[in-house]
Amino acid sequence: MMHKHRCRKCGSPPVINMPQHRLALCGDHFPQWIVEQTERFIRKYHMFTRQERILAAVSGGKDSLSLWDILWQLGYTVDGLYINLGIDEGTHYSAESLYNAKQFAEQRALNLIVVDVLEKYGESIHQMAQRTRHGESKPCAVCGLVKRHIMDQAARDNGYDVLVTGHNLDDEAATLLANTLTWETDSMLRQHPILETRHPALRRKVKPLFRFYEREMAAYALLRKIDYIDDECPYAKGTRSIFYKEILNQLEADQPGAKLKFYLSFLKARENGVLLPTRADDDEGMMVNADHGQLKTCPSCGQPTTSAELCAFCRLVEG
Ligand code: Q46
Ligand code: ZN
Ligand code: ZN
Repeated sequence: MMHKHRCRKCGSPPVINMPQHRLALCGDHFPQWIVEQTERFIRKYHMFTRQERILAAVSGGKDSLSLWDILWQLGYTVDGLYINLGIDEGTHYSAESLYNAKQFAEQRALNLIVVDVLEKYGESIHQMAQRTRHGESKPCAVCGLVKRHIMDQAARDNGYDVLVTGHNLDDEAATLLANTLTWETDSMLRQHPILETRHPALRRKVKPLFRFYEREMAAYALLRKIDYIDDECPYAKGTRSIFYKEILNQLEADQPGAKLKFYLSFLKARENGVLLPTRADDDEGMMVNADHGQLKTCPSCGQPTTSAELCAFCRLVEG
């Protein structure tokens, strides 16, 4: 089976073989393919247009920087947003990832918005988490809340139409697996690569890389010579989601394409109305199909909330 090991476009030795697509490509044709496929998905799923202003949330990692690189090559109007979480205790995670994001933007003369959590709110993520019971072992719940709030706020305050993030298929499939194990239909209803909003303070949220495997994004970043922070956030170690990714990779090794099929079949089932909401909306109630629960507006920040008073973020920072 010689042809299996040749680039389909030019016949040279491939750098990557993607059994789920029965496709191998060389170092020139693979990055091109990623860019072309992304454009195809942007159109297929009506993600955004060239008339819209896009804000890409970048962490300094391979996925978000690659996403920014792809959209830039495709000629979209896309700026970056880096949130400095101040996670530097014992590591230099935030400092290094900020450096990578800045370098990337400078090299391409792109605009990067930096929001510094400590500067803006007087506390680091770690300090905020320590004040609340959510942060007992890991600050991730607090961190997620803060990041979501800052992204939404930055997109609205700076006049963007769309917020994009670099989640890949492995990320989405792991989240889906977690939701499926406990049949969290509300979370599943909120899981979609394109989330329209039902509140004027929020912008559309899109994950243009949702059909690419993590290993494909790593290969893309490498071939495009993108300098990214290879380390994960130190708090990501030992999380469930990493474990779920490993399980899905085992499944994939046995059945090529299983990960992609798992997620795409979910999208289809979701579209067909198989999922039903079971409880009232929370602060992030931006469901596309499940229009239930009344969203109110936080009197302090203007973002949506189900609470009659301050939203969860304002309660956190003002608490
Ligand atoms: S939530 Fe947790 Fe991440 Fe925040 S504290 Fe680090 S691991 S960065 S995706
Ligand atoms: Zn080739
Ligand atoms: Zn608020």
